[in-house]
Amino acid sequence: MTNRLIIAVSKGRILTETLPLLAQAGVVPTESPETSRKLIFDTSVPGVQLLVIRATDVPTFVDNGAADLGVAGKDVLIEYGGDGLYEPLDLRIACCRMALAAPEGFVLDGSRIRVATKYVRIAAAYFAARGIQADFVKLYGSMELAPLVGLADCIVDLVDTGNTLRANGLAELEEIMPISSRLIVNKASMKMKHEQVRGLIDRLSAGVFAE
Ligand code: PRT
Ligand code: MG
Repeated sequence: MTNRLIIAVSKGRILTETLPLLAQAGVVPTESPETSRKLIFDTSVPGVQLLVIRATDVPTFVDNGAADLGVAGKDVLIEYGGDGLYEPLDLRIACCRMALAAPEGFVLDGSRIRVATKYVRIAAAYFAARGIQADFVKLYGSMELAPLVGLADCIVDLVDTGNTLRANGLAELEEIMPISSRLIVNKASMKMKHEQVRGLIDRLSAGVFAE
């Protein structure tokens, strides 16, 4: 194994909030991943490279060893499942909450409901624990639309400010869980590149706890 260290992040809020943490840890891309169309970047540290990929692909790259480390939302990690990844550090970035939302006036009265969500695993566990019978409509985006067009009674989605829900006449019924982004590490990399990986985890934690 080479002493190359590959870190996978996703474009958007995770990249924006991860770059300052990496910079504090001494890792700065040689050109801006926010504006470049490149997908792989060299950094100020020889051998350390950054991959910029889709958020839902980050666990796949790290699990398969195509990246040694990654940054992914807890939502994405739970939906990905498995136990093939170490999750050594809560980076406390890209924070939001997983919530149940429905049109104003909707009440959970115990009858069977139809739920639109991208997060079927999280939603299924939530309703099972509450003893509520639910059927799921898996969507990949714009969940807020589903109750408005009769595709579902309610939705399970990420909420930050609540503006998206309000703009679509929906109200938050319950928070399911708080969400933040985590550092994830490939299990073989943790063993084979222990010093490099441990060093980076320590420098990143110093930045997180300094906040
Ligand atoms: O967009 P793409 O399909 O490429 O992938 P993605 O949606 O997974 O990526 P991205 O960058 O949108 O989200 C990456 C991670 O950011 C998620 O996995 C979450 O862990 C985290 N995060 C934090 C959020 C939000 N806040 C958030 N508000 N992800 C999505 N949202 C969306 C939410 O789905 C809803 O549509 O923003 C809308 C709600 O925001 P408010 O402020 O209107 O409540
Ligand atoms: Mg998105």
